[in-house]
Amino acid sequence: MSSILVGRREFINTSASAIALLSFPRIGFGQTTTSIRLEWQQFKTTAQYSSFVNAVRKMKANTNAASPSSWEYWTNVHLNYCPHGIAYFLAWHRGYLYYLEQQLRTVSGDKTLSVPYWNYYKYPHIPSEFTDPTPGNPLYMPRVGTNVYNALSMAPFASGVWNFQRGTTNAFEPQLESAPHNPVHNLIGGEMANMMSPRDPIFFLHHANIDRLCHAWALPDGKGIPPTSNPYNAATSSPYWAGSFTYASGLTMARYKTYYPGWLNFDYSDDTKPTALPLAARTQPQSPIRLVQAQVASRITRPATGSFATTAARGLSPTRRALGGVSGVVLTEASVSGHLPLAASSLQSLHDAVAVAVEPPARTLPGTFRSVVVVLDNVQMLGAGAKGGFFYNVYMNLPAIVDTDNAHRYLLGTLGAFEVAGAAHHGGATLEYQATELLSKLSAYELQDVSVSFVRVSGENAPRGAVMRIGELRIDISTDAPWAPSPPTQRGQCYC
Ligand SMILES: [Cu+2]
Repeated sequence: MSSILVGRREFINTSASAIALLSFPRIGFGQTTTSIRLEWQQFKTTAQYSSFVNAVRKMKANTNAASPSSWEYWTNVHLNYCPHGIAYFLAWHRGYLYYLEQQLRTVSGDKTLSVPYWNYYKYPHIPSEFTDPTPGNPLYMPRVGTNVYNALSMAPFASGVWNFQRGTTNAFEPQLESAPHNPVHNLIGGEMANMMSPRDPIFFLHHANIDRLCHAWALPDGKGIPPTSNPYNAATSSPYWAGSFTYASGLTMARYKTYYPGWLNFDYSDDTKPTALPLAARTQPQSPIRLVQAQVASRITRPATGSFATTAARGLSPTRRALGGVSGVVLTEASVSGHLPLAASSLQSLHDAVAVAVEPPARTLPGTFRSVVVVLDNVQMLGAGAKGGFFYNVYMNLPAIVDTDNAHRYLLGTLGAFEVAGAAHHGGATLEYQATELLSKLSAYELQDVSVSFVRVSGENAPRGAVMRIGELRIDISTDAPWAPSPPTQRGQCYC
C-alpha cells in the first residue's frame, strides 16, 4: 500500500502534464490524509470491520427513510437517480459511494472508516460474512447465487480500450458496465437483481470494486477520460464535466469533482487491473476444496434458431425505421438465436446506414439514417426470472462456431433481470443495444443477414424454464449520430 503511494508521488513529481494526473484521487488540495479503501479480506482484520458492521446494523434499524442515517434513504437515492446504460454511470456511482462513506463515518463515529471493496477477480465467491444467516447479521441477505466467476470479463482491460465514455469508439465505461458490472448483479440476484440493489450491503463492495477497476484502468496517464480542471473551467475542461449530479434533494455534486485529483481524497489498497481470470474455487460442502483453472469453454457455438412470428419493416418516427424482427421470444435456460428476416431493401438500408457511419459524407442531409440499434421491445420477466441468478450474453451475427477470444467482436451486451429492471417503466421494458460499431467491423459476407443470439450463463441456483419474454426483437436504423456522446442530461428517474 505505502509503496503504491510512494510510487504515485514519484509519478506525480516527474509528470509534466496536468492532464496526466486526471482521475487520480490522491493527497492534496487542502485535505490532510488520503483514506485507503481495503479489500474485504484485509478490511475484516482491521478495526474498521466492527465500525462498518455496526453502522450497517444501525442504519438498517432506522426506519425513517427520509433520514440519511437510514439504509433505505441510500437505497432510494439509487432507485431515483442512478444512471445505468447511459452517460455518467461510473462518475455518478463514484460520488454515490463517497457520500455513503461519509454517512458511515457519521453513524459509526469512526473517521477512519472507508468503504471496503470486493475483488472478485481474486475471490469470486461472496465473502462468508455476507452469507452467514445468523439472525441479526446485517450483512446477510437472501440471494440466488454467491459465485460470480461467470460474470468476469477481461475485455475492458484489453490494450486497445483507450476511450472512456459511452458513445466513443471501443470505450471502457460501457464495456465495464456490460461485464463484470451487470452480470455480478444478475448472478447474485435477490435484491441485487433490481434497482433496490443497495439494500444488499454487498452492493457497495461491488461498486467500490467497479470504481477501483476504473481507477486501475486509467493509470498511469488517465487514458481517454475527458480532461477537467479545478474548479470547473470551460476553457480547460471538457464540456463532459459541466453540470452536477443529483443524489437526493439537497444532495448534489459537481460532476468534475468525481474525477478531479484529490477532491474525493481516497485511494485503493490495490491499484492494479486484473491480468487473468482467477482460479475457480470449487467449494462443494461434500467434497474437499479444489482449486482448478476455470473450465471456460474455449469456443462458443451459435445457439439454434428458434421459430418465431416475424414482424414487418415500418417507419416508427421521422428519425427511426424498423427493418424487421421477430415477436414473442421467450428465454429459458437454453440459449437461442433469433433470425431477423430482412427484405433485400431493408438489408440495403442497413448497409447504407453503416456506410454513412463509417465514412460520413461532407454534408449529412437531415433525415439520413446513420446508426443501427438492436431493440428488445416490451420485455417482461417471467416466473422466478425477476429474482436473477442468470444472464445472457447478447450477440449479433455470431458465427456457427467461434473462439471465446473472438466472440467479443459480436457481443452487443448483457441481458438479465438487472438490465430489465433498470429499463422498466410501469409494465414492459425496452432495451436498446447500439450495433453500428459492431456492424462496421463485419465483412460483407458476414452481413448477408441478421441474427441475434442469447447465450445463457447460469449461476449455481439459476431458475429453469421461462424467465423472460421479449415482445419484439428487431433492428432499427436511426438518424442519431453513431458515435456521439450520450446527451449530458441528468434524468430525474433511474433510466426510466
Ligand atoms: Cu451496480
